[in-house]
Amino acid sequence: MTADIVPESLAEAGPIPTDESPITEARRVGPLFQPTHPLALAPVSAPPHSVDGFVREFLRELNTGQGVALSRSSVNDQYLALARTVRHYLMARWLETLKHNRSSKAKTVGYLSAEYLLGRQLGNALLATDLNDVAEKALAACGLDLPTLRAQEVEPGLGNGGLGRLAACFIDSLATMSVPCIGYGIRYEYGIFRQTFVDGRQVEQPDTWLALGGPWEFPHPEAAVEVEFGGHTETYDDNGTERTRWVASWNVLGIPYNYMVPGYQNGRVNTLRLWSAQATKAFDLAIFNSGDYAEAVRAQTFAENITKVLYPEDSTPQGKELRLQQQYFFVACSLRDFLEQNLEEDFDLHHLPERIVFQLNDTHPVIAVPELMRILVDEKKLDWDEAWAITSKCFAYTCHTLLPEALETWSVELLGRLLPRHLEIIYRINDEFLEQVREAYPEDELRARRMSIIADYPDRSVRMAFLATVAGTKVNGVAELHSQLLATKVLPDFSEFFPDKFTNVTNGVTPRRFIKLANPFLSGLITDTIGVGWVTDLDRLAELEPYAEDEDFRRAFRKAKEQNKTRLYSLLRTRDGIDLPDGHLLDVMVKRLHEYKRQTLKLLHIVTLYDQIISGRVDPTTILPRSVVFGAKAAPGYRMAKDTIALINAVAATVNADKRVGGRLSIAFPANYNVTLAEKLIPAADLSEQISLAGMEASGTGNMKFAMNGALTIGTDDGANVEIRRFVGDDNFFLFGMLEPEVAELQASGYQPSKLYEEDADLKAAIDLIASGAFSGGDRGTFEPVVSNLLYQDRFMALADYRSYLEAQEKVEKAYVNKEAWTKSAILNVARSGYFSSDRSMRDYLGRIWGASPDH
Ligand code: NBG
Repeated sequence: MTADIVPESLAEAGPIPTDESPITEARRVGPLFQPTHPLALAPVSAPPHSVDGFVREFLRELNTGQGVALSRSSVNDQYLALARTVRHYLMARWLETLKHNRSSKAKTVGYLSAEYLLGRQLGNALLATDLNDVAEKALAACGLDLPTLRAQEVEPGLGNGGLGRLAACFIDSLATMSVPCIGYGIRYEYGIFRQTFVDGRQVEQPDTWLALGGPWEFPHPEAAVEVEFGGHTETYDDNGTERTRWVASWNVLGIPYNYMVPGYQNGRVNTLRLWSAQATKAFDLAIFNSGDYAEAVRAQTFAENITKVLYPEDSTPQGKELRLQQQYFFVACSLRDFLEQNLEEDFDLHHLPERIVFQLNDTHPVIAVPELMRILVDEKKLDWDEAWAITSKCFAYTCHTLLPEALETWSVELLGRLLPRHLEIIYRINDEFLEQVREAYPEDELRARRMSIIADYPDRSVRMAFLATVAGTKVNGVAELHSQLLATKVLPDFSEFFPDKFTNVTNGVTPRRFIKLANPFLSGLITDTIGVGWVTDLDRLAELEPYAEDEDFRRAFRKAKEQNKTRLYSLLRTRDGIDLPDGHLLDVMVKRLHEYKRQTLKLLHIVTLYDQIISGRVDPTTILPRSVVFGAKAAPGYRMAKDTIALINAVAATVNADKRVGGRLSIAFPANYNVTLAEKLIPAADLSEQISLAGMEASGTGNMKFAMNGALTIGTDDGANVEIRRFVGDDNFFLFGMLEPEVAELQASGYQPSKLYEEDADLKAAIDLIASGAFSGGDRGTFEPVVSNLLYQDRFMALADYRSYLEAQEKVEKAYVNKEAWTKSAILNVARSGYFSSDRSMRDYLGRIWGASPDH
């Protein structure tokens, strides 16, 4: 088939809405519209799963959707048409899932997350529908190339890092496990910034991910929800009962944008619903007629600002008014959406906990707790106690940090101004909670103060983690060590008071995206060896274990690794103009740039190797050829992190250009690390750097992705590294550094980094080399802040772990030389990483936290 399909005439358009059109609630569950036409009674069906069928659909989309003939179409036209074609194949499943949900009334997981770092959608949709081969052939028949079209997609970067990516993995697993779930979040117009380097320094560019069209989203402006802000509260007499109402002073509309979340080849498609803010009256006639056009437009811009941009902070909340607006905006929309669209009209709210559990992904959505109380008490007119009995069964809270500065608080002043009714509700929740505390510990007023949701010092503020802990049925950390430290160090009073609330669910990652999609070479080998079942049952990777002893399998495994390297190097060449040599150990450190993650420790290792070579202490031909790849974004306002990026780039430029190194060391820092790049980098890596200070990384999830793709980890006893090491075995993991209790001890005894510098000649030489200006054209000032920070502060104790890190790297060098033994270890990493599937995380949440189950 080659001829373009003649566009069909446009279906008759419905009435065009005017400014006066009311917001309809047409989608409301209730008496359903009864179609009479026989065609409308039949369920929508997917197009045929054949090359011809696909070609026909694709050309129809190109012609009637994009309005172009194939011969005149751009790559973007082709990509959009392809995306919409694949969408068609998912549509029947989506509508079927929605219909099933309505009738089954199974308990739903409402995943509330301010971030979803989704990654590209097309590849995943092709995988979910098993259409990859069909699409490839169909496009080839049209003279097009699938990888080229896939590369056209701009990933939705609606998250900062691990927390947002975790949310994306979780909703993928829930769909694959047929669990009813709605992901709720924010449709940022600009996601995480695009990182570029100018003279080695990070420069942020806006992420215009929607500029060329968003084929994966379904906007429903007619189903908009109103969200109020500001104003005051007042009491009134309601037939003898005193009630409170909130008289807000301004409002905005939340427009839902629906995204499909396809399960893996299981016929289920869940929904991700992201909210976009819009002014209540897009065109304010009154202001316009008064001649103040500028004012009318200003009001609109003000409202739309709420969902304009993702805060590019990771691990530190920005205490910005707009951020609180974002948080309340999306949870208010989401709660209303669930209550009004997913429950029957006559639903008895006392049974709400049987139908929904809202998972609070960190503290960002915690304002949902007082919002549900407000709805139940003020709007639905339930008693306070009844409302609390319901609310305190509808939420569970996940904490993702151990850094004290990352625990979110809101000033009472701001909360009272923006959400006066919510502040009152929080006060009452706190009063009743503290009453219980005082009852349990009558003589301990200090404890009551420590546990108060409202802090008095340094400013009056609301501690969102405390509120979440009081309200949640469960509180979980994200790895064993983290959950333990959460209970003993971050929230010790609470874990004593609510011993049954605290639990652990170790994070996981989806094997669909991070093995099957990202690593077709390894996936093919696994499937050829143990069959297809592993994709949805990752424990089956254990069946690979005996093959570690099989020479042919090891050869095939190495070949897959080589293919991944070739693919990566060719990408880096075209994407970044970076050339990496073949035959090196590929050593990768990719994650947000943060002092606690210790990119500077990795850098000290590189500078030490370099210094040993140029000072003649080591013959370069005796060191293991190694390529180090960094990927990291720094929060725009985080000086030290940005200086570290500049230093990495400066070291890379110097080392790569120095003939004395003889090409034995190569350093690359491709800009703009994101999910798309991760999918190419991780499968190619030999060595995974997970070197945070023990007790600082809540879990890490990159560490899991590397292990399951056959990289060995060099890592501290931190976060999920602890569990990874336990599973893969000490012999297949390079452990170094202080243990968490040792860190605490050193901290308590007065840590002096400058002493370590004086005592270790290699360390001193490396730091001196940086300080000398060797990497900054002789200018000693450029990296002075990094150097002083290391010598006089070093909050995350890079110097204390330096020697141990170097020794572990020496073990890596020795181990890598023995190809067969290394490959064996790499295979065992894959075979023993089944536990780190996010499907297992979801089973843990389902069984121990949510009380929900698959609904087939
Ligand atoms: C991050 C932690 C990671 C963890 C992810 C997902 C935040 C606040 N926390 O260690 O730093 O893997 O959450 O749980 O982004």
